[in-house]
Amino acid sequence: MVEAYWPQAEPYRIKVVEPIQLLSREGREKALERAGLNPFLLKSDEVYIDLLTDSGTGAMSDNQWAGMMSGDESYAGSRNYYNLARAVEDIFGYPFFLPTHQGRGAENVLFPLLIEPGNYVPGNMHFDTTRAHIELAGGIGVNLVGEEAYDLSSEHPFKGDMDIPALIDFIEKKGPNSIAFILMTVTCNSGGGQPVSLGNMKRVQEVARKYDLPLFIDAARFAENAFFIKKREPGQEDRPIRTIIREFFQLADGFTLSAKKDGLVNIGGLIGLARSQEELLQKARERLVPLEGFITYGGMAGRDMEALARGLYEVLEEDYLAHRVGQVARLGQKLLDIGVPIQQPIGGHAVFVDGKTWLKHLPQEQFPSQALCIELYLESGVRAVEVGTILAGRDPQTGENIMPPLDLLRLTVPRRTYTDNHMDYVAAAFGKIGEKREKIRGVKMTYEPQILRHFTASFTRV
Ligand code: P61
Repeated sequence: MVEAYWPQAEPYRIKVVEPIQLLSREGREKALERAGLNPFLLKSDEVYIDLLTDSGTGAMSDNQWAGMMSGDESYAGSRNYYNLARAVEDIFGYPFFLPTHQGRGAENVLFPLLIEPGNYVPGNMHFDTTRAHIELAGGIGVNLVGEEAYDLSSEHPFKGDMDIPALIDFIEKKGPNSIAFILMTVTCNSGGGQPVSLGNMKRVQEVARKYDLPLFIDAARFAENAFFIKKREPGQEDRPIRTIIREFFQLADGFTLSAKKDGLVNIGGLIGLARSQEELLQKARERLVPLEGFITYGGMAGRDMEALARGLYEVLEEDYLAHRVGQVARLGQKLLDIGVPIQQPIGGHAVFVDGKTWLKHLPQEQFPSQALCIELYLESGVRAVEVGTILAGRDPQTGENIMPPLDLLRLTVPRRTYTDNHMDYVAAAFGKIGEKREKIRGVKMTYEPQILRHFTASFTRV
């Protein structure tokens, strides 16, 4: 399903350019060999179009760059901190916030305050650093997203929604006392950039209230989520994005946010807390100082806080969001047109290609989506990322490779960075690969790190 918010030209013009270059085929082969067939280990200069992540890779506006010049680098009480505080209160309606160096910094400060060892943290679908911080605090993350999330061809408009009966069932079975908090990730990154509806969030809040459980939001792509609500949820079409965001966030007790996505900055993060959370704020401040920095900078330079204060407003602009989500949808549609199977509806920040289905001659043990990432780079200099069997790792009990139901390649589109011509080039690369995809060979690991193996593993062709 591709919605009518594209075609749409960029709602900006380009003032600064950064040259990129395509290495020769031979150069790409050498670079990939050196990187042990792991695109994470390529130098960025060896990459032509970089779709590894949308995190911290976007372009800032002239207004944000101007804000950088008004950075107040005082250790305590920087004016940019107060500007950011005003933006957070104005947009999310939360009077309390703490800056952190990025999303995982916010998780590291907040989660140990909420989790007792052995506690559960049910959510729609936790992102990997989030799950890691739940586990580091002694907790157990549980994914309770609706079943449609695992069906790539289902056109369900809100595949990030929590399965409410499953949530209630889980709380009843384990007992509310064993649950630290509920976490809603918007959009649902691991599930394909799929949104959570306002209606679902309201039902999650009712459950949280009934069992007296705190409710938090992992808010990295909060504006893209609100845009999908406006476009897809009945009754929301005439409401401003800001009103939707306000209502969504008023349902929760707080949020962690990686500002590197919808904050439109290259580094930064936030913890936001509702008025009822003053006690938690106090404790979080105490942890912030040794872990991140003093309470008025928490790991960010004054200039970075200023850029974020401005970015949080820019991301709310509807022509920006329509172009952003439309650009990703346009790429997805081009792939569908040439028969490449992808997650549908197309997500907000990325197109997820079903590598396992497209390279069906490869068994999942030979990491089809990783093999496709390798081929994509060799063919075109485009860097994508595997979100599948390598990322899933091994079962800690049995030591066996986990075989996740989905084995995907993520084409993650940075914000305001590439034009539709770049996206057309990416689609054309898939066209070329399609002609010879039966010949693509699987891979096996020659070096496998114990944790987060996807970052530094090495591979060889089977
Ligand atoms: C990404 F390969 N995401 O999608 P931080 N919550 C959510 C995220 O998407 C997220 C964080 C928290 C990344 C970067 C990334 O193994 C990887 O600011 C919904 O990155 O600390 C980050 O925010 C963490 C890519 C992270 C990875 C870890 O590309």
